[in-house]
Amino acid sequence: MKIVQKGWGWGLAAALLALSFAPALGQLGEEARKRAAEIAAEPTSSAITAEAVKDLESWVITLAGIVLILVLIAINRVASLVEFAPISQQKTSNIHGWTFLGVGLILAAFIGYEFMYHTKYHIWADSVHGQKIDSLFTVTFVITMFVFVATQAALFTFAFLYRERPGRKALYYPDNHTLEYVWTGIPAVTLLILVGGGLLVWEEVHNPDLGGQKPQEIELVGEQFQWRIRYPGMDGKLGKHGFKLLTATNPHGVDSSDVNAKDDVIASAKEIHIVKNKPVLFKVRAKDVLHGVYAPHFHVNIYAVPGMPTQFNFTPTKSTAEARKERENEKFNYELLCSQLCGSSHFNMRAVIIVHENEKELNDWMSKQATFIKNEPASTEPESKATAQL
Ligand SMILES: [Cu+2]
Repeated sequence: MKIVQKGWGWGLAAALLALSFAPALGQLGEEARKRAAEIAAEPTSSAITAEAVKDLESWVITLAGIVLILVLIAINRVASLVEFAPISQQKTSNIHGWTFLGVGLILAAFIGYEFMYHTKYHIWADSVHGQKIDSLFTVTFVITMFVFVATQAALFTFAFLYRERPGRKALYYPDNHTLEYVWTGIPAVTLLILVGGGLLVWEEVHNPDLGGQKPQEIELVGEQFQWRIRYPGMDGKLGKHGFKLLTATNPHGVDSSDVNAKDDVIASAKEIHIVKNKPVLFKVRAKDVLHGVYAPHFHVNIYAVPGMPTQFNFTPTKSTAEARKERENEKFNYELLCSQLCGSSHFNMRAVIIVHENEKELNDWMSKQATFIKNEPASTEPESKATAQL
């Protein structure tokens, strides 16, 4: 009897703890609604408003989920006491069976909710290799989701259906070799196919077949806290660089004695200009700490490591204008971010990626940019004629 009392005490304490969250949650819900009303009153774009409200809702629902789990633990605690009390075994089995069914349904509801509201956060790639990654992701997702749903549904419904009932006896079933082969073989083959597919896609991402096209090279140098962007200019060749040449006026450390460097274009650190359907090769360096070149809309992500150049090849499949039309958002821009938390102003490491419709558009823009030679007049005299010819 003592045990029963102690158990009830614990159960009650857990239940109270769980319920103590309820007012806080109500408050949060209230806050969410208030904030939503505030946001709605502000003269901002409606997309942002809806997003902010959804985010707050998500938080409230997540917290509600946690409270629910705590309540379930409390109920379970209480239910487990039944074993000590003089109640029939059968009643215990019924409680367990129904609890299983309830938990299964709540889990299903949560998964449904996740599908409805959070799958939209996946960015479908607008690049050739990115679409292959997306396909691989979809195939993996469909297969694993099918297995997940089937096994979880079986787990919860079987626990309910085959709970102890009068006159029913469990079947003693020691082993079955065929069954073992099947449920070991199928996952093994499936995983082999998925991992093999992953390896093939990895190979295509890092060694793409450009069909003989020469990629547009762009140098990206990460520094605290901005991206330095250099184009090869009309000759299509980036000039040499060296870290000893770094100065305030030569932030890329470009070697001015290299003839290929003369027409290099060092443009605004806030914009990267590329062309639709033309391969791009990012040549990546870092000056100080570890940064990461991250262009989520193209599924591009590679470290920028001090002392170790890296590179990434990709081909955009849509121009900025097309992307805006598709998203019905005139302000949409492709972005370049830093994927490493590189310091206090890490957030500042952003640049807009502008994808031009055709090469002419890019050349028009490029011709308006100052070349490296203009930025470094000290060493230009003998070669300035050569540059003028370009
Ligand atoms: Cu960074």
